[in-house]
Parts: sequence; structure tokens; C-alpha cells
Amino acid sequence: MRTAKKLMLTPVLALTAFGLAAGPAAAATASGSDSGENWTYQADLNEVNDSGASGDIMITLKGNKAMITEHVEGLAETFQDGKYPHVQHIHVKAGGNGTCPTASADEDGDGIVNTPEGGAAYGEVSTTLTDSGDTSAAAAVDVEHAGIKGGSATYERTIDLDDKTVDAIKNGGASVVVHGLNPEDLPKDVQDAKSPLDDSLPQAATAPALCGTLADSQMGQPPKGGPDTGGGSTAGTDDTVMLASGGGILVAAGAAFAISRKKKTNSAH
Ligand SMILES: [Cu+2]
Repeated sequence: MRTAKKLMLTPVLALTAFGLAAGPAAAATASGSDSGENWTYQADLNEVNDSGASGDIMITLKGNKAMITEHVEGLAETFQDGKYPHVQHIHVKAGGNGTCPTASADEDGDGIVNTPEGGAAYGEVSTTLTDSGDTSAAAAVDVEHAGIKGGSATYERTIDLDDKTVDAIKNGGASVVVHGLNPEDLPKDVQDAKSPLDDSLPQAATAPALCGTLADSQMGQPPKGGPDTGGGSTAGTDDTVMLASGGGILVAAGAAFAISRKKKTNSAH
């Protein structure tokens, strides 16, 4: 069952399916009437380091306020007899064009992509998606307030983002990364290694398990990115597919998310 879900959540396949199913018809219904007060971004969260996990996240921006809804499943469930604390972040790469790492990011060849290695693709922590309190980078390895606890979870929180993170999201260069692997799944020498981020934690606790780069889910309308952030949007596979396939896919995706957006209006602060 998990395998089937993972395949369906592969972003390129999902977008392609959207386009084939509802391209021109959906495009005809685009009205452009939304004033854009709220703007929604979405990412499928795909496994890193063969974690076997999957998920998705939706972030609706209203100014610097971000209403976040995320669902994950298949992550490592327990850690030292408790629910496994999965720290998670919005990562932003300097210069833009952040994306998710592939296995080739494993520079030291130890068999896993650790967080600094993955950083070459997704950049630094800009926001920590904790369950309460501090959401800055300073809380990056605060396992007590990890946003995800256990193997499957729904995360809902409304937080304020800094300008850098908002700009990166709008420019398609911000990635959501959920960390924490099952140590038993790792090569023997990696099981005993310390995290390069915090040597009180094992390597497994901070290595990335899920990653997805946020993309505009209402692409039928013009981007809202500030003119000062530049950077362009040429990097990701997602971008390439969308640009190549024209407006039909984008409008279809927007329509789908407009429906689910209605459910979010009562989200608690
Ligand atoms: Cu992270």
C-alpha cells in the first residue's frame, strides 16, 4: 500500500496526470477573480535516504502569516521507547533555486545523505516547524518540540515567517525537510555516528527522511514574488514540467487546491 502511494505522490507523475485529465477544460474555467489575498503553496514530500515515508504539505500565506497543514506517514515510529521526534524545517538556499537532494549528495560515501550534504540542494534552515514555541533556526534540533512525533502524523500550525522565507516560498526555492531515520535501517557505522548538527544526537535523528520543494498551487495567476529577490526559476524538475506543459496543468492544480483551501479557514492560531 505504501509503495502505491509513493508512486502516486511523485510530483512529476502527479502533475502530468493532472494535465492529461483536465488540461484545456479546466483552463477555460479560469477567471482570475481571486484577489490573491491568500496564496497557497504545496509540496509532495518524497522520501530521502530510502526512508519509505511519504507526505504532503500545504502552506497558505497571508502576508508573513503562514497557515500550515501537513500529513506524513511511514516515518520511523519509535525512538528510545517514545514517539520518534522528527524535527522539520523550511530550508532556503542562498541565491534561490533550492531543491531536494538525490542519493548522489552523499559526498562522504557513508551510505546516507546527512543534513549538511543535503544542504547543498536545499540550503539552510530558515524556519523550524515545531509543535509550539520558537520557530526560528535556533530551534532546528529541538527534539522536544519536534513538529512530527511518531511515524504518521498531521501537523497544523499558523506561524509568522520572516521575509527571506516568504520570498523563497514565492520564488519556488523553499523546501520542507522532515528529518529522522530509523537507525536500524542504516549502515552499521552510520548507526553509531553522531549528528553533524548536534553531537548529543545520533546521525539518524537529523538525517533527512522527507523532502519537498514548495510550489505555487494556483499557477493560473501571476507570481507574487518581490522584484528584489530575482533568481529566476529554472532549477527543479517540477518547474521544467510545468513550463513545458503550458497553463492547463497549472489551472487544474489551482482548482483542486482551491477546494481544499476552504476547509482551512477555521485553523486555530
Ligand atoms: Cu531541516
